[in-house]
Amino acid sequence: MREEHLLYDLRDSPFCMKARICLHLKGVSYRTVTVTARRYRELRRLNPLGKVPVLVHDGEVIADSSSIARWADTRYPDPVLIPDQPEARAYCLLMEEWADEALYFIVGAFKWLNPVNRNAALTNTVTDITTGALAPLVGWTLARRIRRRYAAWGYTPARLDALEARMRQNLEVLAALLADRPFLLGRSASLADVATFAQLSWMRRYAEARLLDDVPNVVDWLDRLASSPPVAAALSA
Ligand SMILES: N[C@@H](CCC(=O)N[C@@H](CS)C(=O)NCC(=O)O)C(=O)O
Repeated sequence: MREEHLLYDLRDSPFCMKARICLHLKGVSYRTVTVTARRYRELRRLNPLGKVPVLVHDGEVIADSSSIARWADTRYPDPVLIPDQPEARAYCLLMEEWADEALYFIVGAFKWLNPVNRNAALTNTVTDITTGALAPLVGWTLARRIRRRYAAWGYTPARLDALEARMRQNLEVLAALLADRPFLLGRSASLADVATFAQLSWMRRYAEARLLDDVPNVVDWLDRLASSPPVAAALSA
């Protein structure tokens, strides 16, 4: 393990999971700082967007999971997260973008818009941020803010069916890509796997985990990644 770093983190954030996995794959030791309500100002000083993950090392601040992945890959080249070969590199970066943008949007809607997930969504998010008497109020305010954001984009609980159909299509695409290879780019895991894994592992915490029942080879791939020692360590960190 290499020298220590601080990772500003939330447990139910797929981007924090992505950053943690990258750090474990690289053998970078780190301490997590959970962004409770009291630490939010501290986070904003580091990242004016107020988003996690943020990595701090030796006075350097690296905000955003994609920047953390690139920072780790440049500093600690082994194992490679983003391949050098132009075609593989392009494919890897496209998949990262797809996972971070398209999958995140859909899983976030499942989490916050599906009434069946309401208790789990609040528990998973609020227990990190605050405890005690204020917890229900914080949870309610946060859930309302996120639901309003989705509504402004045109997504309400009534449109969950359409999002479910889109997730099914995405899972079929993944199943096709994984039909003849253990990982998305071939024989070893890359950032494409890490980013996609993080979003689907997040989905597994909610009722829409059932969508994976139709794509057994995607489940095998998720389990293969989850059981590799650095990923298992990142998941329990
Ligand atoms: N592109 C960023 C996205 C980070 C992000 O959206 N983080 C969420 C948690 S999953 C967050 O901190 N949200 C707080 C907010 O939007 O105020 C990354 O890859 O790190």
